[in-house]
Amino acid sequence: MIRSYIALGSNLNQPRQQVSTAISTLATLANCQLIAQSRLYGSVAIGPGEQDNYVNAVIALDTSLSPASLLLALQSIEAEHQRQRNVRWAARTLDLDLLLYGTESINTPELTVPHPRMFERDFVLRPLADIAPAELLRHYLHNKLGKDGKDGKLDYSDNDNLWVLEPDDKAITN
Ligand code: A4P
Ligand code: MG
Repeated sequence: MIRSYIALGSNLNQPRQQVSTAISTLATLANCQLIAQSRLYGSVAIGPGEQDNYVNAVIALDTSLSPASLLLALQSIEAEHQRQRNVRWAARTLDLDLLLYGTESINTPELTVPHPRMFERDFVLRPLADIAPAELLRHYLHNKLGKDGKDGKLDYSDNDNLWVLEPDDKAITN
């Protein structure tokens, strides 16, 4: 089994439920085992135009699927969620990005791993830091770690665009 990390994001049609349901579905994928899930986070949308806030999370999934097969599985879960979408033009009901697949570097037309934008995105890195071993964080994020970097900790105290969603916190706004 290879330890993979997958980022989940949604800002449409009950995003929190989209992310929670997707995690449940990922946990039942054949040849995969859900190892850990981060807390859920609310985040301000990064991207063009006015968009609703996102719900973001990261999971650790052990898998014997190849990277290409895992990507196909993620895309089919995305498709299931998109079919439930009512507003055709709106942002996204579910985005599943393969962040890491073991320590492999993959560069095919369909798949780039590590995910090329993950290191710039606190809405990926902070949930990743909930569940990834300090050693992994140090390996990939050495230049982002602050003063306490030796402990593999990331400092987000100055980020107002990202917040933890408590279990009973229904709102995803600030
Ligand atoms: N692809 C290549 N590498 C990967 C990978 N590692 N994981 C290809 C997943 N897919 C990968 O993806 C487009 C193509 O990327 C796929 O066909 C696949 O072969 P997509 O999911 O269809 O399109 P997308 O999600 O619109 O593009 P992309 O580039 O994944 O978007 P991003 O960069 O993930 O940005 N703001 C907040 N606050 N929270 C968010 O979660 N997400 C985005 C999406 C923008 N702003 C956000 C958030
Ligand atoms: Mg994507």
